[in-house]
Amino acid sequence: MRHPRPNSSARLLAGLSAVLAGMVLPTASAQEWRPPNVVIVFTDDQGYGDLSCQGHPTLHTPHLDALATRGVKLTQFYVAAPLCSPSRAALLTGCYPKRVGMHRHVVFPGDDRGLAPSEVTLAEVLRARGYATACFGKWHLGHRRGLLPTDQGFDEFFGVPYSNDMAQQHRRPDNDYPFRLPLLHGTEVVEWEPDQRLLTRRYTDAAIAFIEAHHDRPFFVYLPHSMPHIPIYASDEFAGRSPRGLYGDVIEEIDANVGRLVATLDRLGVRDDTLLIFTSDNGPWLQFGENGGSAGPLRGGKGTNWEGGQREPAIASWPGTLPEGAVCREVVTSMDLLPTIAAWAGAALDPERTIDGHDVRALLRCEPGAQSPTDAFLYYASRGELAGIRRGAWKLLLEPGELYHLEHDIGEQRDVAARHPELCAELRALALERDAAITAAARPEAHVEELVFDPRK
Ligand SMILES: [Ca+2]
Repeated sequence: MRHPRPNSSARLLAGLSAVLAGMVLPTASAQEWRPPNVVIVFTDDQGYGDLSCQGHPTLHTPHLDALATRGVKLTQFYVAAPLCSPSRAALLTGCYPKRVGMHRHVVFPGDDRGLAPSEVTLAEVLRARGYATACFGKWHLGHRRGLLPTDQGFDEFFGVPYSNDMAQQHRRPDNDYPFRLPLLHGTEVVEWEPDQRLLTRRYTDAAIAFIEAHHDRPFFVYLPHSMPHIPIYASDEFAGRSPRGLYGDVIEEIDANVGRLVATLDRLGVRDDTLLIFTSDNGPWLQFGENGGSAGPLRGGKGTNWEGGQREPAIASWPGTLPEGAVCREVVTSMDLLPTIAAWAGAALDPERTIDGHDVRALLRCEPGAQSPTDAFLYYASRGELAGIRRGAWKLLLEPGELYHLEHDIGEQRDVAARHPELCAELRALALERDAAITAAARPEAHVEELVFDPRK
């Protein structure tokens, strides 16, 4: 071990007394508590059913399954939008995309817009607390001057600014797609059209090197993989291995690289000091058939407000602090991660800045009786329109007005709106009221003229 962990004995004692006292977990003071390292692995377009521990019959994901065995699996984890840019904005700000002006579809290479630099990202929250921060992978929150990860609280960035289909690599030579994909280090283009077969491994290599270099202080690694977003690629080592086809190869390569990350944490002796979260930005892109994923028992996928579009596989692992092999069945959202992690890190949030997420430490610790603080969850469509609401087990989709009981009917097959007109009216009114409040207080996205690179081919 290369650095002391003065909190360990305090944590052990607190843990012991928690057992004796019956279930209340430690709340050590900020002085005793070394802020935990945080690693978020955020895949792109992976479905709710796309892990063996999520019930997939042929995908082989031993490392992610092991993460669940050594942590908490969340079965009702929602992202705040069914597509890339808004979902990422929500994860990093703890806000509905509409609150930060990022609800209108995704950022395209020619766009001048992005997440406003004035927004406070999770990276900024943790950096202010003394963390080393880095983003390795796909950004997709704006790529003009002042909008890249290094402008949003990340000390280091290695990855691509937008989706891997906004590229030339998979297109025919005579294609008329006007843009190309750069690979950036910080704000410098280091390659154009990087070999996409190598992205999963290269992002992970960069994350491992960063952790090796910075584990003597708290670190935050945000690892938003480009895969398994279309077009999918696996390296030679993984191609052709999975009976699920190329999509399975891609998932297994992600899985193996999560395994490399975990092995790094173990090797450096920081696994018990690290909160590792795995999830995906939205559901599977079903229109691509076998090259898209599976939402398992859920209806729909990416771009839709069915559960398959926004409910994601999710695992949180932090040995010694979170229970192991546990399942959290309460609603947790990606917006909850910022306030939850901030609380664990002892980082203060600006009380003047409204966010939508909640501190869900009690849920992740699986405290008996802990209930979701999300009393109502709003669904927004791809272009940002309010689409529905979930309260308790009930979900109302506003147009045309369908009501589902998500505990009795996980696949959203039986619309029971006609049997519950008053409930429908109540939920509709609540959705409109909550949305109106967000709209009234919404902060604008940024628009920037100056290019960092010219994305045109
Ligand atoms: Ca996505």
